[in-house]
Amino acid sequence: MTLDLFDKPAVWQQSLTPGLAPGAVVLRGLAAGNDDALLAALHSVAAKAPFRHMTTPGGFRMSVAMTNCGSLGWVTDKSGYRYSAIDPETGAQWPPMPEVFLQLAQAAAVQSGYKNFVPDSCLINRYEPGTKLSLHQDKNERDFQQPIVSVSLGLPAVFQFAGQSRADKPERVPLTHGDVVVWGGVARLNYHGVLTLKPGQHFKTGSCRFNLTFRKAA
Ligand code: MD6
Ligand code: FE
Repeated sequence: MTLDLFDKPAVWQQSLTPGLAPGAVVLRGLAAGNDDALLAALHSVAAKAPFRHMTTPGGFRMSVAMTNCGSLGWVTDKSGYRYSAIDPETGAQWPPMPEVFLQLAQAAAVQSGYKNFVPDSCLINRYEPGTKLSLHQDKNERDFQQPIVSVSLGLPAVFQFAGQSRADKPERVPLTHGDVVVWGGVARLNYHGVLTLKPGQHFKTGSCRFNLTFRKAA
């Protein structure tokens, strides 16, 4: 007979990651085994929909460069944050979501207890040393029952997780190449951000960090 302690699902054990809010799961290294295919797909998306620095509704240029793939892409400009089927830089549809992206996102969701996650959007963030993402909530999606799957590639970063209020003191969780965070349930609307990226060199990405966030936007 198996001891109860070892009989818990993997996700339950991984959610014990120090500092991680209930509702968020870190799957350490899940993406590392397929990193070359993921990065090749990322670069082919960026060849069609180049990384760009978007403008916040308040008129600030974002330090993190972004692009998207899938049927909808997250955009921001002076008129607000939203999802758009058209890339405003090219006037064309966003590139389709690569099959390796979809397979990873779905595997991560299933391992975290979300069986029917079908992302229609993948936001790709590129961080260079000195860039950061301020605390924010992800709330432009239609259905907050759907999780978000977030994949880290390249240089390490410190992820900040706060609560439902921006005023809650954030916890800090280091994320490295191949880590996948699945974020949903009671944490779905928690504030979060990324601290200023430290300079460094990564064997697979050079001097940057990429983050893929998969969402069901529509
Ligand atoms: C990043 N991620 O890790 C930024 N949002 O570069 C996010 O803003 C994010 O990782 C929602 C859920 C997971 C995330
Ligand atoms: Fe976010």
